[in-house]
Amino acid sequence: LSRVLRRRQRLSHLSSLEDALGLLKNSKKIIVLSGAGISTSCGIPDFRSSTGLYAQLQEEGKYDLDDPQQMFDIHYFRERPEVFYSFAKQIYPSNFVPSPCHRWIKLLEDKGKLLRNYTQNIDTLESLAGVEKVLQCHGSFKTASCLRCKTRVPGQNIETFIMSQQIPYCPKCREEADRRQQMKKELKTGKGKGKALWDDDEEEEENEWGGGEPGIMKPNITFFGQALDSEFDECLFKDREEVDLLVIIGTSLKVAPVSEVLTHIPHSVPQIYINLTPVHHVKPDICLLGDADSIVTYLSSKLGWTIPAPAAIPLP
Ligand code: CNA
Repeated sequence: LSRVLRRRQRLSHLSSLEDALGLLKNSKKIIVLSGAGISTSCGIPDFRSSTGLYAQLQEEGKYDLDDPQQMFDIHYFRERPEVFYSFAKQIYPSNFVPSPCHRWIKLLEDKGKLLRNYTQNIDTLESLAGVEKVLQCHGSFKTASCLRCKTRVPGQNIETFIMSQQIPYCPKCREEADRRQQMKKELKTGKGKGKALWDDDEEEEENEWGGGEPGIMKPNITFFGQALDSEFDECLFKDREEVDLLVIIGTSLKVAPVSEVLTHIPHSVPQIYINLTPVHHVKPDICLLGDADSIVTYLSSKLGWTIPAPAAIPLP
């Protein structure tokens, strides 16, 4: 506690826009922690705003949910995958263009100031803006995995299922299921090679397999109830030694463990919070409230920086 108080005393003078400008100008190892609020201007709703996905899901009432958060709950997904797949096309990244915020993060990288962008977003717009030092803490639609056999495929393989609101099943599991069914049929009828092939190992595997349907494919976005990739802890462990400024943009800081980044970096590192709405459960040193695109554009103009235009961004 005394360490936190000492830090508070040291940083208590920070509060203004001038301070934010000074910090951005002088910092060389900035962590940007971003959330859904930096993509709302691209047309992708966030979760918790009054017009966000949770409010929409509640209003629509067409999905069989007790709570809108269930849409992204792994236990519910295992039970009722059809609910997620009837909705997923609404959040599937398609023709979105990076916002000024995404491009501002790229600008920080180009200026050699970005240590890493920890994004909670799954829309991959940081990569589209050309940001290289980005960690997609909650994964993305870039790949999908089978819940049963863990086979990983490119996300494109399930795109048509998402767009046609169908459940994608694992092709590898399906092959195995068909093979087993055929062998069992041959075993029963005594015809074909099934009987000869069905040995003790096969019996054991059959028990492990447990019969039934092939596994369901799930995009590799992190649902509630799923652990984050170990890369998150590894990066944070390294970065906390180097970071000299934390800039938090467009997030309600409600989803752990990403929201806990604030407490994991040294208390001496200043924090700037840029968001439409205030946050009450943490106290960043500087809060700049308003539209994030307007704020970063204003900060850049004051610093004499130019945010790259979307057309100038090469596709990854
Ligand atoms: P959230 O809880 O919905 O919070 C978003 C925050 O952004 C809110 O506090 C808003 O006030 C703020 N906000 C909205 N628009 C703006 C704006 N124009 N300028 C400034 N601030 C704005 O979402 P979080 O990111 O905090 O929560 C993490 C979840 C959201 C992650 O698991 C994501 O996967 C998930 N998510 C991602 C996307 C995406 O990839 N674009 C979209 C929706 C949800």
